[in-house]
Amino acid sequence: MNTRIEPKDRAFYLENGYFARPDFLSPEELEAWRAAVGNSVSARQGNGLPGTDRYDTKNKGEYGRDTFLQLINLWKDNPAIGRLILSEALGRMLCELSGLEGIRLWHDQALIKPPWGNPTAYHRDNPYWSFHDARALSIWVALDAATRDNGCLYYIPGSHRSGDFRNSGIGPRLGDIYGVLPEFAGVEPVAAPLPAGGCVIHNGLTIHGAGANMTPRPRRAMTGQFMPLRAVYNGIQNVLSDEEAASLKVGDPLEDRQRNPLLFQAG
Ligand SMILES: O=C(O)CCC(=O)C(=O)O
Ligand SMILES: [Fe+2]
Repeated sequence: MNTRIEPKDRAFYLENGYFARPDFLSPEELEAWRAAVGNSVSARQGNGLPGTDRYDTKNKGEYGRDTFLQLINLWKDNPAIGRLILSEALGRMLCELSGLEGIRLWHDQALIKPPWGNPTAYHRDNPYWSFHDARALSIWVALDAATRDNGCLYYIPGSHRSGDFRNSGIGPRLGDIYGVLPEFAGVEPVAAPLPAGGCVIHNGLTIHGAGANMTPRPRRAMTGQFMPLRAVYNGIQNVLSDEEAASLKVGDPLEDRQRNPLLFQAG
């Protein structure tokens, strides 16, 4: 894993809300990620999140089913994925890039856009999660080359700096979010194509989407969603189980090491 962060990388990320690292994984690491994710995806059989059918493919609706296959918390099924997505080196990289002093996993997810898959509507990530923090961030690792032909990501640079958590759903209207964030409607999106093994990292408030998959092959990505230290529950269930959500009050700390493992803490 090429986890080296230069001051210019951090400056770019803080200014634009995203950062691309085309040479993130070595060819051997890429093979290991592909194998681990492939095994876990087959074993899930469309169950999006263990213990519930809320994220199951069958419950996604027609447009969502053809946008991506979403399988959450593969690290819990497969220690090989845990070694990748929970590595201290990755945690340190994310902290150096964003200026965080420490970082926990919120959840991971494989996102596989099927052949001829629909585009992913523009949206933000953090407003979906069970804590609101303008410093939260995601990594998206390309297991296949991500191109304008098969559904690479597109970013709205600077959109993380709006200072609020307005959002839209990920549905068939790609520009719904501009109804709630009209100030970004005129900003030119930046495509983020990647070779296989490359990654992009984005702030949880950066508006982003992905193109359609016009090819007969899947576009596979493995992603991780990360939280700063001392995040607190905001009342949104998201990937929490019914029992977990029932046991939490708004304002409670989210720092259970079994649920949200610590990757890295400075000092
Ligand atoms: O892979 C996609 O199509 C969407 C990815 C995304 O929204 C994310 O990783 O936050
Ligand atoms: Fe997203």
